[in-house]
Amino acid sequence: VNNLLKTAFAERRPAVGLWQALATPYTAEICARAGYDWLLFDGEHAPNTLQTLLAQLQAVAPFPVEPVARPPIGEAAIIKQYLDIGFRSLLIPMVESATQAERLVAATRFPPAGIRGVASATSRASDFGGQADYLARTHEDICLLVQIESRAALDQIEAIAAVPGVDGLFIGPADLAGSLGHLGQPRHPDVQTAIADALDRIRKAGKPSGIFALDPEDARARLAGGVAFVSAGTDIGLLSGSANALRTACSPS
Ligand code: 3PY
Ligand code: MG
Repeated sequence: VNNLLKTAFAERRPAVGLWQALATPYTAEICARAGYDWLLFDGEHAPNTLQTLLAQLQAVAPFPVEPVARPPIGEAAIIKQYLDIGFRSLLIPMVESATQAERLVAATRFPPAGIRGVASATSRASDFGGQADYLARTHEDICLLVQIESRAALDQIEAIAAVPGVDGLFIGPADLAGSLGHLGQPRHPDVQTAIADALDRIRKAGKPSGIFALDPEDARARLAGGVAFVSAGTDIGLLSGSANALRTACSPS
């Protein structure tokens, strides 16, 4: 298995990630140098196209970091495009049932295991035909992560976690807060209680859990609590935070 995130899960090594929402290869390359275990390329809420995602994949290719893509929706046609350009790891938003999770797994597998459309010699994923065993073996390197981020999803954690081919369950605190009636308040005690319960149930179900941390302290606490993969922040947050701090530091006191 060449997937760095799957390997980290198998070796029980915590994986720290950084959200990429600037949608440019130049900043992705900078972030890839920083030593994160995974980078999340966001097709749901960032202005990404297949072309911008491809350019970012190419930019981070020389570095020992696992690129993870989030499509705008868990749809088979989008998933095959993301896989063909070379993403091996996917984070699917808004997953709420085992049936939906089964369809997502099928979308990542060639027949007869699934329904992924077949291209090999023309895809970057196969090294443009250079991998002789690509069609037979590529599923081994797929890491399918599903987002638990609604009240409906909370009810289905055990069923979703039991689906073979689901490699991890990731809590989205922003959407979960909204779904629980606390829009914009992921730190609300009701939301935090729901998150703690969800993480506990994912652990008991035997699948790696992940979460978008609210700050570095939250990230450290989640990792110490056994969460397998934590997003520590975003490229936009780093840039705007540093830009604001520098401007303030240069004001006459
Ligand atoms: C959320 O918080 O809703 C996300 O999707 C990302 O963490
Ligand atoms: Mg979300």
